[in-house]
This record gives sequence, C-alpha cells and structure tokens, in this order.
Amino acid sequence: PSVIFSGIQPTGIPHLGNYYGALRAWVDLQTTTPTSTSLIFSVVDLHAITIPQPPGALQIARTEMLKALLALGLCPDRCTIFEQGAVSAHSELMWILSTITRVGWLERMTQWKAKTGQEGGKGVVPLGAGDKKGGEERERAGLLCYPVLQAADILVHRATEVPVGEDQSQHLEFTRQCARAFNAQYGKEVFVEPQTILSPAKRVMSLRQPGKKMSKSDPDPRSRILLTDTPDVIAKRIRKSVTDSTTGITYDPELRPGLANLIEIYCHATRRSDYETTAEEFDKKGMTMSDVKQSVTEAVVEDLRPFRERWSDLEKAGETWLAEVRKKGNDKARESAERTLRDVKDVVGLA
Ligand code: AQP
Repeated sequence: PSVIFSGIQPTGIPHLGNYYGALRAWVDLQTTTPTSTSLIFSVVDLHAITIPQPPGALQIARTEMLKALLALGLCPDRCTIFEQGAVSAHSELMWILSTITRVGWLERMTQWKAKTGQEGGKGVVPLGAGDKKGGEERERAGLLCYPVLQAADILVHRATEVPVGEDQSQHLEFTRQCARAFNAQYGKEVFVEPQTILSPAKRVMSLRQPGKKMSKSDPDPRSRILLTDTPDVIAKRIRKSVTDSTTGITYDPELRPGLANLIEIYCHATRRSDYETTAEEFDKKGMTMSDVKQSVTEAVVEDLRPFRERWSDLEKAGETWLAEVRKKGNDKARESAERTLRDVKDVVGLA
C-alpha cells in the first residue's frame, strides 16, 4: 500500500518556500490520491531543537504550525497530522538506525555544512549568545544526526513516497541508504526504500539574496513572505525585493536571479509551469519591473486568500478543537509507528 509521509519544523510560520515547495503538494494529495493511500504529516518538533529554541517560543510555534496546516486545508479525517515528539517510536528507531549509520555519510550532508558555517553556506541560522565562537560551538551532535532522525520519521511509517523541496533530496538519499544498510545487516527486507517526490517549485529563493533559499531562520524578515502576512506586507516585501535594472523582462536565473525568482513565484501562485513563456508574455505587454512586481503581488495575495480566511476562523475557533485534532493525530501516528518498531525490534533481537 502507498504511504506518503512528510514533515515540517515548527520554527515559525511557514513561508512561500515551504508552501510551494512542500505544503501545497500535501494539500493536493488529499484529492489526487485514492483513499487507500495513507497520508501522514508531522510537525517535527524534535528536529526544531537542533538549533537552540527559546522554550516558550517553541511551544507557541508548535501550535501555530498545526493551525497553519489546518488553515492550508489539510483535513484531519483524511490525513494523520501529528507531533513527532509525541510518538517516541521515532526516537527509538533513530537510535537503532544510528548504530547502522556511518559518520562519514552524515558529514557529507550539505545542510550540516551550511548550518555549521562550512562550505556551501555561511550559517544563516541565528545562534545563541554562547555561539560566537562559531564552528565547534555549532557542531552539536543533534545537528549532525538530524538526517538519522529524519530517516526514522520516514521509515517508521514505512513511507513509500516523500514529497519535499529540493533541499531535502540529499536527506532522502541518505534515508534510502539507511534502509538498505539495515536490511543488509539483518538479512531481511524490513524497510522499503521511499521515493522522493519533488514539487515543481524546487527552490523558492530569498527576496533579499536570490542566491539563497527562502528560509524561516533567515535573520532578515524582508527575505521571505509568510502565509499569515497581510496583503500590504506582501506588496511591500515584493516591491522591495532585490532585482536588477536591465531593461526588458526575461527569465534568466543565472544573470537575473531576483527577477527569475519573482517569475517563478508568479507561476506557482497561478499554477503555470512555463517560466520562459510567462516572461515573454510580460515582456510583450511592455511591462516594467515594477509592473511585474505588482502582478506577482496580486497573484500571491489571491492565492493565499483562502489560507488567510481559514486562519482567522481558526483564531476564533479556540483551543479545544485543536487539542482534539492533536490527540487524534498523535494516537493514529503512534499506532502506525509502534507496528514498525515491533518488527524492527524482532529482527534486531530486542523483542
Ligand atoms: N525555499 C524553499 N523552497 C522550496 N522548498 C522549501 N522548503 C523549505 N524551504 C524551501 C521545504 O519545506 C519543507 C519544510 O521545511 P522545514 O521547515 O522542515 O525545514 P527547512 O527546509 O530547513 O525550511 P526552512 O524554512 O529553511 O526552515 P529553517 O530555517 O527553520 O531551517 C521541506 O520539504 C523543504 O524542502
């Protein structure tokens, strides 16, 4: 049977990158898959603490993420929506998988390198006051072992497919490697190798530095658009986004990355797939950069309208309903994860 699993960290309100790169696909799957396909989506709170989080802020962010998923249109009757930390089988399987994982596999991960300020990134993550020393202080074991927990998240539900943004491709390859290594070590096909489903929005880029992906933890709030941003804020962020002064509108991610990012965002918001054709259409109409920004703003504001409406309804709905959704999801996820963990323990000799 098909099992689709994915997760998101409660590190803030989701932005356009999270939405077009992952969350919109989760919502679409509810109508594009047969009901026999299990859809399992997790608020991965244990991943969030790999970067120090103020406890109060994490508590709020977990609830807000759950609320955002519901406001996006995920239906708790169709999907299992749950919190990773509430299902201890994830952490138990992580430990077992970590006995299979080679340290070298982890050190090769680009996200580890980026978040510790090694090649491929300058460590955009805001770190605590004690972290001024850089390198060593940032190199916490949890951050290095992050992909093992992610592999456990996926394998514990025997997921066959995982919809993610391109930044997660390497972690998915790592997950398959873990599954193969476990099956080989114990001589049993306990785990299936999950397939990656990449959304057409591979990487939505920062509005300030279009060479970097849009990220919740970028210290500059002007770099992203949050799903809860008002139409005014959306307009301002897009108007102030970094582009160029070349005349004419073209789609050229190499030479005009800021404009290319805006054209892509426009296409995602209007569900088009041909960036070049869209740029040509804009150009033929004689649109200027500021006209393009205006069109992108209108498209995004319109696309996020249903979210904004449901979000404000949920604000009024109160916490009781949310607590019920949370309990139901966590119970369902526990059942699914404990089933796999029992099989794993059997095979390992821990039954
Ligand atoms: N810029 C992006 N473009 C396309 N997809 C993206 N995703 C994240 N950023 C982009 C996808 O969103 C899903 C959830 O991501 P996450 O919150 O679990 O972790 P992340 O990838 O680390 O996202 P952020 O926003 O950069 O969070 P922080 O700053 O907290 O680390 C994933 O499927 C991811 O591919």
